[in-house]
Amino acid sequence: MPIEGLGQIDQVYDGSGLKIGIVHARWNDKVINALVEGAQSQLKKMGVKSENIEIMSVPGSYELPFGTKTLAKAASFDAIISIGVLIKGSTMHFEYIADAVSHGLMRLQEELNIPVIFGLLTCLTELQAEERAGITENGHNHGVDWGSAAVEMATKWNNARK
Ligand code: RBF
Repeated sequence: MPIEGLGQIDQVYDGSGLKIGIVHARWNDKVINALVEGAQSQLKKMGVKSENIEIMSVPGSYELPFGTKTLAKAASFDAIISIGVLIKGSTMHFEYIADAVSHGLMRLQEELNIPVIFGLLTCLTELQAEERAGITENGHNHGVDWGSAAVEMATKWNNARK
């Protein structure tokens, strides 16, 4: 039976030997804080040691690809989670930033040769964002899923390279 929001889990992964980075934007900070907290607590739940979780912030989502690259160059990470929250406004910024960041992060994981976990919420309203950060009554914190995805992908990629 799949757990809601987590998809079908194929096995339990052990993150105790992994070093994971989190890069997050600071726009929409209430939602961001909940997502980062969710990702961090899931990493720890899966065995990643606190000292092996490094967090860096950037001003906004547009800076996520470059921030992720900067963190990746600073140390040897097994995976990096990039977290941002875009909320649609009345101009076209949402479409341009969402498109640029999605492509930027996808390209980056090939360039860096480590998993880059896509933690960008692209929401039409603030309420949608809050629901996806688990801060409304029936919400679910997607940061938790991103923590799980980081440990799974880092483990699979490390095994494939052995
Ligand atoms: N960054 C976000 O992370 N989320 C947003 O919802 C967001 N909205 C923006 C709206 C406008 C009109 C502009 C100009 C920027 C916005 N940004 C947002 C900031 C953007 O990602 C970036 O930090 C700045 O444009 C500086 O490069």
